Amino acid sequence: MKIKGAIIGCGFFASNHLNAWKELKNVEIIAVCDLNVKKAKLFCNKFNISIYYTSVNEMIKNLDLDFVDVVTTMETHLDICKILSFYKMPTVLQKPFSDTLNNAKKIVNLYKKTRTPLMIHENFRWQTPIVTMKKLLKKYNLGSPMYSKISFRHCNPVGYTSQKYLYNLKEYLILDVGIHLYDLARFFMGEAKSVYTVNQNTNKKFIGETAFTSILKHTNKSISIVDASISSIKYPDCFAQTLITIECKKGSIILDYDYNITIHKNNRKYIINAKPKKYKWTTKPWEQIQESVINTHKHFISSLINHKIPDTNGEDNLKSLNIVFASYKSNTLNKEIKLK
Ligand code: NAD
Ligand code: 89V
Repeated sequence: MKIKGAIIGCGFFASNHLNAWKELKNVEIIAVCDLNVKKAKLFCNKFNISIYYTSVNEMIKNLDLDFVDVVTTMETHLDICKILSFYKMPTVLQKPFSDTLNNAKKIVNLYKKTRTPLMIHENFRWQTPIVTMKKLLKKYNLGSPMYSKISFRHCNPVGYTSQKYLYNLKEYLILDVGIHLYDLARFFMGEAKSVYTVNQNTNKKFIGETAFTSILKHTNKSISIVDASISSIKYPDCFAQTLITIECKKGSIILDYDYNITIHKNNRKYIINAKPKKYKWTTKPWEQIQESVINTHKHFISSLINHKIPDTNGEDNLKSLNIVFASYKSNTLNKEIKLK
């Protein structure tokens, strides 16, 4: 029997979630829910799903579901999670976890109290080039990391995504993209103990920051520079590739454009290509992000089936969100912020 799920939120990114769920043979999405009935109906038609709801409460009360996938924006997460945790409904929740650290903590506590599985859908660490890089670090035995640079610099991602709501956010790029990059810094370098960030507004269409540069100090004494911009003019523009350099005690590893990874060790270099796998529904420039959605779904389902705590569980993702809000504080106060 298939594992039965439902999707909440039928907007821009949810199409990728649905296409990706269809790649998992042991899962069936049996219903969708959106406050906007037109969007819910459109999704049903597009993905051949027969049941739709405009109320989360109604959907949970009426259906026998094994999990719910929430693909709505952050300010809706607390209210939706109050309902889902009340019904002990295993949940995978899109990033950013929540609009405040306090609300994210409230969500973690609700799921803890009701012993309900919760995973944040943090997909960047599931991109094929990034998964490959992690494996190569081990395979080539590069030793303890000392320095990393994690960079996402492109020209106007909103132009690609039609996520127009991003224009009006007081806090934009750190919450939208920084959250992924800080997660990668933790994934490769371990926990951070402080952050110093400088923000820029390089595009007046946006209220919030459109570029930021952060220095993270990690507890193991290594350092990361994390930066992003939506005003970096390059030809060709390689949205939405993340570039990563990691220097370790015994060598270095570099993820470059077009998913090329170079390892430097013992006066030699090795080049490996880590292109994402293509699917019928994946399209440039989104292919590596779309493929990572499948990998993230698989991690959620395997954690659920095997009663394991997922890597990006609520408590884990609080640490990335903590860096996000500490970054905003750092930019405002113009000083390094120690992470509690
Ligand atoms: P969107 O605004 O296009 O879609 C959100 C949908 O949720 C809307 O249709 C809205 O009506 C619906 N909704 C809101 N509250 C609801 C509720 N209580 N019940 C039912 N439906 C509700 O947003 P989007 O661009 O699809 O983004 C959704 C999330 O995905 C955001 O948090 C965004 O950051 C994230 N995202 C992630 C990636 C990634 O690579 N990880 C990429 C793009 C977007
Ligand atoms: O992750 C996101 O929400 C997207 C993008 C991939 C552009 O960062 O906005």
